[in-house]
Amino acid sequence: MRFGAASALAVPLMLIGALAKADLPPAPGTPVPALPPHFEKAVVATGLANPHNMMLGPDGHIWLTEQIAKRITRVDPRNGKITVAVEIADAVYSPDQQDGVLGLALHPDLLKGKGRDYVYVSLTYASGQGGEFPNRTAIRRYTYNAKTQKLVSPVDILKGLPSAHDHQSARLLFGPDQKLYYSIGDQGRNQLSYLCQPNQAQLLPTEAEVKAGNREHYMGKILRMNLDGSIPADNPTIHGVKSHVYAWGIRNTQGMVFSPTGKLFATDQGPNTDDELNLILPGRNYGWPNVAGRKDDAGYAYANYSAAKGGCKGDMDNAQNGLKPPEAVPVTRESQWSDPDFVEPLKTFFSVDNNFNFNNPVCADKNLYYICWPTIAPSSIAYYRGGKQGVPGWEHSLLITSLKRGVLYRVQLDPTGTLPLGNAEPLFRSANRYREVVVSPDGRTIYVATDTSHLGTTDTGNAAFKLDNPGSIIAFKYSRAK
Ligand SMILES: [Ca+2]
Ligand SMILES: [Ca+2]
Repeated sequence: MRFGAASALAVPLMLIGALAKADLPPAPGTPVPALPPHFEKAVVATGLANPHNMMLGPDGHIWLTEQIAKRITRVDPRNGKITVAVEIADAVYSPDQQDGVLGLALHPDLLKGKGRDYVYVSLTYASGQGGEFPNRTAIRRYTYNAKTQKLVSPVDILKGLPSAHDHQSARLLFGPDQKLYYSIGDQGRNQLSYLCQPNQAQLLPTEAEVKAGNREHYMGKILRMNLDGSIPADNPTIHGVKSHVYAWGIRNTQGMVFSPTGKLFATDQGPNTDDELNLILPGRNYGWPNVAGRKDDAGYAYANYSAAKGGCKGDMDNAQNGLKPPEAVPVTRESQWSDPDFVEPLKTFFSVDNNFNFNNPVCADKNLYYICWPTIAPSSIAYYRGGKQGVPGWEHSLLITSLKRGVLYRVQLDPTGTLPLGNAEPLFRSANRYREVVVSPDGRTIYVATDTSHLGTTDTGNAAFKLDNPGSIIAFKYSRAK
């Protein structure tokens, strides 16, 4: 039997539907071991100013962006030595916000002597245009000079991408197809300080906008570009238009990874519920803001504040997931919306019904109820191949960092590395915000980078104001003798 491209696509989608079942949240404070058997914890480096994207380089160093310090840094995991590869003076970081120096991708030919010692980064820059959104995002290429250990010769390959203080996403990925992938979040529109700004995750660029280089409608999308920033000829044509948009309808996809067989897995952050694990397919719609998690009318409805009767006011009560908005705000239930391109998540973290109590008394201190909400704030994802030296039983797992729970979730995939099996396994509990994860090539060390500040979670499930290892790289080493 021959499978064409269409049926190869149809099989996973059909199976996703068959697997659809609620991923129920554990109660706040449900115990998670700090270390599973045969693991040791060691702090590799500290003093990092908000690591954002992190990769293992061919030089055996951990390469990372420091969002706040606006630089690209190399850390030698053998001795913790920190070497700055470049300070990016023209990057913009807004204190306590989500912009700065963010995405990082290494060219697979880096240090291979092929003349392609390229490192790609995403950063916020001042557009000089003023207004409420004066900044933009650029994708920049540097060339690594191994002698001086510096990144030089910057070239901006794509400029003018939207930027704001919220939901940058900013995962940069070098694909097996020699293309760059970049997730660009919904910029926090329709919530908090951007409550009255319409969410654009469902709005696609027009032909005229693409021709004019207007990237306004790239927010809430996953982009795919050639290495010079141009639009690949084989990008999907969506609603009649070919652009950098590869997939759309995302909220804040901070984690993306290709599996060894080329599947693109991604996380998305939900509002009060329904963080997601997605399988990203070209030209598909991931539903935000019309759907959070599965299309189940449970725990979420889309309240569009920008369309409030009598005008949106920034101080309108926007709590409770669109379930109890002010009367003036129009609400669309998930089932009232449809799109043939919509894809449900593989898994949610977590799903609840409409009677769920979002004000759990465990989190009553200082009204920090969101710490108890059934979300994990997924921030990165790694594919665990396993193999001879690896942790037994972990072959073909996804490792997902949680910012708010101080936990690394392991999601076991089926032997083909396609679909999740069972519940996610929480690991390595601490009062930290786990930002990034990479795995050593032998599968025996898991490196996790942590945020420098903001709230973690205590063992009892409420807000932790003091982080155990701020701005650090932690190694979790599997130590069982073979
Ligand atoms: Ca979704
Ligand atoms: Ca839902």
